Amino acid sequence: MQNTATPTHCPYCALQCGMNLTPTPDGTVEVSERADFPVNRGALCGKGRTAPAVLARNVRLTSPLVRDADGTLVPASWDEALDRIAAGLRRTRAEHGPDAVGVFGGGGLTNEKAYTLGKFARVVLGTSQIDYNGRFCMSSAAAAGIKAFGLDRGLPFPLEDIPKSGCVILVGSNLAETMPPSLRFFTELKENGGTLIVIDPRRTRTAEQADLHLAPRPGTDLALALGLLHLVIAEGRVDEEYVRERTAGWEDARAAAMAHWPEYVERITGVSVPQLRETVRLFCEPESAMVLTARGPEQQSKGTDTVGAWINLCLATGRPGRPLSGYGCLTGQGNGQGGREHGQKADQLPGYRKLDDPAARAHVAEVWGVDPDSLPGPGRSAYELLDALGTDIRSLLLMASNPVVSAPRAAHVEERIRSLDFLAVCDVVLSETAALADVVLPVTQWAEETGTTTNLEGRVLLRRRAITPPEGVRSDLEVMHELAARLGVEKGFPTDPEEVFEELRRASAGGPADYAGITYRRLAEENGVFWPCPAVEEGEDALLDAPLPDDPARETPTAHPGTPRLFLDRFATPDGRARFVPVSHRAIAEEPDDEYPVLLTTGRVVAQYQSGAQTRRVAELNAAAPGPFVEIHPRLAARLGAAEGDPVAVVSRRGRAVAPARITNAIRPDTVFMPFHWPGEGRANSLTNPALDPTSRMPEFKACAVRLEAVEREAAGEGSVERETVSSR
Ligand SMILES: Nc1nc2c(c(=O)[nH]1)N[C@H]1C(S)=C(S)[C@@H](COP(=O)(O)OP(=O)(O)OC[C@H]3O[C@@H](n4cnc5c(=O)[nH]c(N)nc54)[C@H](O)[C@@H]3O)O[C@H]1N2
Ligand SMILES: Nc1nc2c(c(=O)[nH]1)N[C@H]1C(S)=C(S)[C@@H](COP(=O)(O)OP(=O)(O)OC[C@H]3O[C@@H](n4cnc5c(=O)[nH]c(N)nc54)[C@H](O)[C@@H]3O)O[C@H]1N2
Ligand code: SF4
Ligand SMILES: [Mo]
Repeated sequence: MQNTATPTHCPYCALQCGMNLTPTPDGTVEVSERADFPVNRGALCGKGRTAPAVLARNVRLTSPLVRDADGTLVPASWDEALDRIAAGLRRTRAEHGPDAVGVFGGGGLTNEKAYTLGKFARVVLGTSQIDYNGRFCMSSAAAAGIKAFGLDRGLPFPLEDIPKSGCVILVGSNLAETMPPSLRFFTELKENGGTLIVIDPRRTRTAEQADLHLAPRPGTDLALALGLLHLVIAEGRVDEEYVRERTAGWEDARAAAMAHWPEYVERITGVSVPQLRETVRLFCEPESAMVLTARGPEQQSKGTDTVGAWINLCLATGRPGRPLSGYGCLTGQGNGQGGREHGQKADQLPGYRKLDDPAARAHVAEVWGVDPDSLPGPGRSAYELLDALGTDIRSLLLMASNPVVSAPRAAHVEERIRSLDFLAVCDVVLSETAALADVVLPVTQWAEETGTTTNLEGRVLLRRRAITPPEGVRSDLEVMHELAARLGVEKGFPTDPEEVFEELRRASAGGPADYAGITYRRLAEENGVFWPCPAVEEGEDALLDAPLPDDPARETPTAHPGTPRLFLDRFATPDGRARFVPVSHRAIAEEPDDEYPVLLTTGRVVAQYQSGAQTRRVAELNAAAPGPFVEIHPRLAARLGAAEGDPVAVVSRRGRAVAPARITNAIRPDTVFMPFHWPGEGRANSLTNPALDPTSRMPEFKACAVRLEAVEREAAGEGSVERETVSSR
């Protein structure tokens, strides 16, 4: 292995910060600044900086584990572990049919792995029952983007456009904590005279940076966007020419917005009419403006309509497809974008093709060398799949997710997982979900393997192998290769990521997310390539030999340069026009009442990542964020009689969680907030409501009804005694 620095990318979030890795004598790597990558220009957050800690042998898994006769997980050989998985999946298929085998993937998987997992499910297992954790992430924004623009790429422009825009509205994003190096784009926006508006029920570190902070009641962003559009119309700020030339469906959307009077919206959201007017003024006056959403407005049972309403606002004011303007979604996971394009989604084939489209089935079946009729149809969404475990779905292969901590109504999901006939988990650590498996396979990590990811801008990147993995671990691609062979499919599951990528290029060619013109060689030489990037010339050889766009020796423009900015000439709809969606406000699925009078919302802290499976194993991060907490406004805390640090029980119709109070007037008095990174007593998802968005099937992580109970811990720490309940006013 080389001793020089390898330029690569962070294992965690969708920013995919560039970093250099240098091997150390103890077998891990040292992270150093990589200034040439434009997204982070060398900056890293604490998670990225400490990521090598998870490579250590005392933290990660280095041997397969199988459950022995006593029910304990014990080390086993790879052959035994793989044989057991093949036998478990085969038995379920024989007894209950192929759809009784489920597959659950993750947006942290590289494009190559996500592609192979989708193919494995459809071709080897023949099951329709595959979905992934991205359903819990950006699926509402994806659904709304497809409806409005005909295409879902998180950001239709590079992040570097942000500082040059006139105004940015950030809806429910706490990027100062969730993507810290990206904050620079927003501080530069302000330095350049642009305006930052943040919409969040909490005055977060991000909101503190804003020129204007609106703090709506959780779950009311749809009404808020409609109220703003109402004012845009009433104040004569609609860009009539744009609406005429570039959109369809305005009349119905306009009528729906006109029914949302500012005073009515103020009552629903708690945002005052003057604040609504100020927002409209700041957004409409500059020549360019953007709306960016994240999980706040999206993780709602009306997330798709909510994002649709924000897109309507952008369309009415003539923003999408104009310079430094438009709507974007800040995707979350490391490969949150690519992971939603290449077929691990229930209804999807590679290249963002639809599984129920006959032409898409024919194209992909040809690449895969199978009969199109052998491909199963669409399956269940993530929560519905987890909910069916132990009943319709008897065996599960899970890769890169930890639903025991991260799924809504987690106690129920955990119980469903426990009721499976057979569970196999591939992970790098023994996560809470892996600990329930019959077989656990230890896999290689980011620094030990090569693969591509697609960041939140739609920029395809090459993550490079920098060190040799330890004995005893294998890559996810090797796992799928071995399992396919054991299940009778000898070909089509290569273990070399570049070979998989070459096939992915062909499978995606002509689809909405077209990677055909992208090669590992290009990715190594350019700082990523934005999709769509079709192959200009036909034929595989032409693809491979295509000169780079900036190659001075090239004769004909054979390589496509990629597409940093979308929709400049037309939208990806059949007629090229964007679509307004007529949407109206509706309540959250579970409004507070006398029994459960308080709203709970959930989210993240800077030092922990997701279910915490990786970051809870890093000492420096645990020191910064040691455990769960409940953010409570002083007024609510006083009613409860809770002081800073006192344990508080949060109780919903689904369960109960206990965590110390963190008293702050940075949150609305009617709302409490819990981060979801921890298992056990403080697990936020014991409480959350799996009410699903009808289109995206996104659960309502961001709003449910709870009551608070003060608890007194007994000296011995056994159990807790209820002291007092906060009643409704
Ligand atoms: N440190 C850290 N960084 C991460 C992650 C992590 O786990 N930890 N995860 C990555 C992933 S996968 C994702 S998806 C992103 C998520 O990134 P973000 O979306 O920024 O993260 P969240 O904290 O889930 O939610 C953002 C904000 O939404 C607010 N909010 C809650 N309810 C509502 C509401 O009803 N309306 C509005 N407007 N806002 C509301 C919350 O108060 C919170 O501040 O972060 C990525 N980066
Ligand atoms: N209450 C509440 N719940 C939420 C959210 C919220 O805001 N509030 N947010 C939701 C969102 S946006 C998301 S994205 C989900 C995320 O929640 P999860 O799906 O649980 O995501 P992670 O914790 O990242 O789990 C990834 C697992 O895969 C492992 N892993 C990492 N890389 C690889 C790999 O290459 N191969 C394999 N086989 N394993 C790997 C990690 O060690 C870890 O155990 O949580 C959702 N849950
Ligand atoms: S912001 Fe995201 S990609 Fe960048 S270092 Fe932190 S976790 Fe990694
Ligand atoms: Mo996410």
